[in-house]
Parts: sequence; C-alpha cells; structure tokens
Amino acid sequence: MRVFYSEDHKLRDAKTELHGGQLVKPFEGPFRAEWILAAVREEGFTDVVAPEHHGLETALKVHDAGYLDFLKTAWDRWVAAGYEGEAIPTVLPVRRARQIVPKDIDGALGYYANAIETSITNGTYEAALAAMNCALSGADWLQEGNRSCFSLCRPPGHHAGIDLYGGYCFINNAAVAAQRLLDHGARKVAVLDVDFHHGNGTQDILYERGDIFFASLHGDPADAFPHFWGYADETGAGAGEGLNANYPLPPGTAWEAWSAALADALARIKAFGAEAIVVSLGVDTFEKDPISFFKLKTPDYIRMGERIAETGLPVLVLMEGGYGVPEIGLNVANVLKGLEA
Ligand code: Q9C
Ligand code: ZN
Repeated sequence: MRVFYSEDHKLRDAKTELHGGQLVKPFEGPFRAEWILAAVREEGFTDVVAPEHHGLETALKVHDAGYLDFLKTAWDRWVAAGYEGEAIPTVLPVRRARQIVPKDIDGALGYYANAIETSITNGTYEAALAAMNCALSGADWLQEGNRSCFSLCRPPGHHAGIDLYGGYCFINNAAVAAQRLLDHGARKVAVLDVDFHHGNGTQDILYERGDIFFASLHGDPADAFPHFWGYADETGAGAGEGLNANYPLPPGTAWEAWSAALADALARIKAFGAEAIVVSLGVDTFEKDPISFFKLKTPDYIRMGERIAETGLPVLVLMEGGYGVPEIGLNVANVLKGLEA
C-alpha cells in the first residue's frame, strides 16, 4: 500500500495550546507524524512518496474563499498587530451576535474559530496545504485503479468546516479528497470518520450534499469535544437528508460496542451505493490516549481494517487524531495491515 507523506508537516510546530486554563505544549505536534511514519515503515509499508503539489481548486469547492484567504494571511496580520504570542481569538460571534467578518485580526480569528485551543503560527497554512496535497494525491492514486492507500496528513482536518478552524484542524483533508474522487468520475462516495472526536467540520461541509455519505463514530458530545455537534438526530438536510449518520458512544466504549456501530455504518455506506470510502482515521480511540475515553486495544485496529476491507470498496485512509503515546504508530499500521489482509 502506497503512503503519501510530506516533510512540510513540520512547518506547523506550535508552542502553545490552551488546555486546562494554561498554555501547554500542544498534543498535536510533529512528533506524531514521525512516530506514525516510523511504525508504518517498520511494519512493511515502505512505498513512501511525497505528494504532488496541487492548487486550491478542489479546496475551494468545500471551503469558503474568504476563509482560505484568512488562513493564508492570519499569521502575518497577527504579527503586524504587534503581538508576540501565537494567534488565538478572544471574542467569538455567539448567539445573537452579528455574523460580519471583522477587518481586525482579533475579530477575524474569532469569526473563523470553532474552538480556541488551537493556536495559529508561522507555517501553519503551508503545513495544512501539504496535508491537503497528501489527501489529493491519495485520491488520485485510487482513481488510477489502486485499491487502497494511506495519506499521512498532518495537521489533521476533520474539525475544519466550511469557514471554521479549530480542534487542531485548518483544511478538511477528507472533504477535499472526497470532492476530488467525485470530480474524477465517482458518482457517490462515503467519508467514514473513526476518530474519537465527532467530525464536525466534515459534517458541516457535507450536511446538504446528496453525493457524499458521512458516518462518524465518536464520544458522545454530551461528554466530549466538540461538544456542540455529533448527536444521533443530526441526519442531514436538503439533498443530504438521511445521508449523515452519527454514532455517539459513552465513556469506556471498547471493541464490542464500537465495532457494532462500525458494522451499522458500513452497511449504510454500502446501501447508499458509495463507490469508494475515505476513512478519517484517528487512533485517539486507543485506551491510552491522553484526551479521549474509548478503550480500543492495539489488535483491535487490525480488525478495524479487516471490517472496512470487507466492503470490497477502494479505501483512502487519511490521518486525523491520536496522541500522547508511541503506540499510535503501530495502531495506524495495524489498520493498514487489516485492510490488506
Ligand atoms: N484540551 C483531533 O483529534 N481539545 N482533534 C480536547 C484537550 C481538542 C482533537 C481537550 C481536541 C481536538 C483531530
Ligand atoms: Zn480526535
């Protein structure tokens, strides 16, 4: 299985995340991609290739143009304002506030944020583009007739909405990849989000679309980030009515209950008639993840890959979350092994 990986992920190396009332070293850092790359190579996935460079054409079909321009310019505008820390918003356009994009960078940050733990830094936009390029090259690789591949995207993407960043995400790599598959001949595709957190950005982008089915298995929003999205009664709207499937699950969820939800999601993806699956793979479902509460174990990830492979559909695996412990690498490699079994 081919692996797409760009060294440019290292351009995002934030010093701060707002966590527990303190600015701490971010959970999402370059070390994650290094651990994952080392493990997938160790486990035999040695066909590691840099992605092609792509323009913004596909991203502009899933994101707002003003939002992408904000991402491109935010750091320079922040520095020009005279600030010395990393860029974080302080004021948000909450209930009853006006939804007008402010000229001022402090206001623009709040306008485009859906969570404020995530600092914007020098190099963040360039790293997000590199992750997007990995996703697009993966989509093209499937389109050439290959059954599966792994795009080691970093930073992740599934919390990035139409015009929203947060939750360590800036450009929605999964939505961009799904769009690319459709633009290159697929009629219907599915995004299957197995990250511990609800894929609120992906849901935001796909909610009214009739050509992409979205399923997400995640910690119940009553208990877990992103808190304001991910309930089971969010089922899609307009042309997308019935094409959004959320599986909120309680603290302590282990393989048996988790895999029952997966089986239901995969059956619905098949019934929809998807011609390919984009998997938003977070391994923050692992029992030792520092910010999550599921209890999956390392061998479970092999079975996860096997179950997805049983659909018989081409599969593009994109990296999302998974934190704290070096085992994230083997857990990712196990999914890939299960897919090839
Ligand atoms: N301070 C992804 O897994 N905060 N994003 C959680 C810890 C944000 C997770 C609480 C978690 C974002 C891609
Ligand atoms: Zn996550």
